[in-house]
Amino acid sequence: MRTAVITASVVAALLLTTGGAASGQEPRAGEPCSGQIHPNPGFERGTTGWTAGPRTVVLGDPARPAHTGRAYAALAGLDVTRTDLVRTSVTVPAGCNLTVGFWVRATTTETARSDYLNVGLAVTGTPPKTVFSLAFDHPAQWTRHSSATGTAATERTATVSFAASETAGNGTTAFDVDDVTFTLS
Ligand SMILES: [Ca+2]
Repeated sequence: MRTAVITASVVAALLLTTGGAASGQEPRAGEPCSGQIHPNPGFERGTTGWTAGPRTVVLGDPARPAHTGRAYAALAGLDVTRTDLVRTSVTVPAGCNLTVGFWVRATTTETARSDYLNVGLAVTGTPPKTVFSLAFDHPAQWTRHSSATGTAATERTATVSFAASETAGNGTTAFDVDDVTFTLS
């Protein structure tokens, strides 16, 4: 039992050390406009940090590998008329620009536009807008897109949404999303 107690205290000390190192990676005071600020940009922790359905995140599919890691978000692809939604919000400090970058791939049997992945960006103080409307003619390979908010004098909330709308009966389109980064500058 004595050995077990000693082991536990060593583990506790290691955890404390790790915690200290992690906090050293936070943006320094006076330099808030730097770094990637989302806790789970690549879905490796499932839906943590995201509002998404329970079967949205795909893990370890060898036939459809992730852009990086093992996980990604999969939307539509069922040839039923419905909308899949994945979204998240981050806080943008005053004076900072936020660049949202993400990777998408689309696989389809469509021949005309009827299934869409609409990528929305809503920022405090400006009307929400669709920044990308991707369809069946999007590349089947992982492709990067990005959009930026610009700066403002006050703190803002930025919400990014991926809404896949699919119409049944005219071909199936599956949209995959990975590595959604939120970078301050
Ligand atoms: Ca991933």
